[in-house]
Amino acid sequence: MTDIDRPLVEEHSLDRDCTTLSRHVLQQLQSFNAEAQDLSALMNRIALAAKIISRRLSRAGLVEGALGFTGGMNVQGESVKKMDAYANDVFISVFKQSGLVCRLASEEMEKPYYIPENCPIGRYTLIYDPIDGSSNVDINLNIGSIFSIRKQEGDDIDGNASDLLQNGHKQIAAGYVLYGPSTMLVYSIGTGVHSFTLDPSLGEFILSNENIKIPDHGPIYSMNEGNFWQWEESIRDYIRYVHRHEGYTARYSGALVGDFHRILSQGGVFIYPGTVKKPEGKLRLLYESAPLAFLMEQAGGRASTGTQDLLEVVPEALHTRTPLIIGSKEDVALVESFIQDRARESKEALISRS
Ligand code: P6P
Repeated sequence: MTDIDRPLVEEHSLDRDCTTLSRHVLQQLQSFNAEAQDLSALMNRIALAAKIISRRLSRAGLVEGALGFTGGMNVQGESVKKMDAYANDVFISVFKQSGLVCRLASEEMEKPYYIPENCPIGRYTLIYDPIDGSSNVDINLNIGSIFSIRKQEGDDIDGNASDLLQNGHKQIAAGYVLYGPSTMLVYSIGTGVHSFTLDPSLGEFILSNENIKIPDHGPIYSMNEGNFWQWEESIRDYIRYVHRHEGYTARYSGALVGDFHRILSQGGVFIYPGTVKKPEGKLRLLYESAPLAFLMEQAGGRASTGTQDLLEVVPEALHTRTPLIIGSKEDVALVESFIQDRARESKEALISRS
């Protein structure tokens, strides 16, 4: 069969099967320089970590000691699942002998982990939540990993990685892995948002959706309404609005990555606000909110704390938390409008009393 006769579909599918993550990064950067090669290699290592974790998850119910708790507590004061600890170690292992990453900062580690053989040549830092939504692990529901890559600034002599305490615009790459019916890796290096699906028969992540864009408005609102009475009045005002207006539907899985992926795909808004007791919220800035905000802005959406663009927030510490409102532009703006209205009313009430 000559090339002319070869069906286009076959050629297309062959080329598609060859659009792996590392190749896509180089295509995006349209360069083969050292920095492009570094980024391509970094993404390839993250893909390897995702494959190892996905493999473990797919048979965790059959592997002695894979599920359940370690008995330990992490820096967040949360009980650590065996899968959390396993995934955390996987990310460390895949970057050893890589020459790429000198430091790793994780939800599961109080301080950054250094890989001495990679320092100081490795000028990149991986910031990650190895397993997000681990409450879903033991019941076989979707969970994820979230990652962010920053360049090291300065020599970090004191080993506190204080150069990481900068706003989200300092991220050079960000993404997540969704361990669902299929394992997907969604990433951005600042040139759009792209998704890859793991083909177990190839052992490769293959391009499945390029330049993902979120609609300016969507029907979904995603939040834990069980916290209703813990929220500020402004957030309760928003909930009352969507309850009373047609066209909204609630979806909430208890795992950020799955909820975020649904919003990115269908439009709408995910909200994890501060509460009266914890105004700073639950989600961690450096390895949950900021990477997802980077992706969301690349996809044409928005991310906010309610009063500030999320990517502008400067963390005070590695594990700083923020409120998170993220999704379609119009839906994020609607939530912010209720916050602004209440703030204006409070200000006017204060003035009238003075
Ligand atoms: P709640 C999981 O523990 C997590 O960090 C996110 O994945 C998720 O969005 C959130 O917490 C769920 O918190 O309070 O609704 O159970």
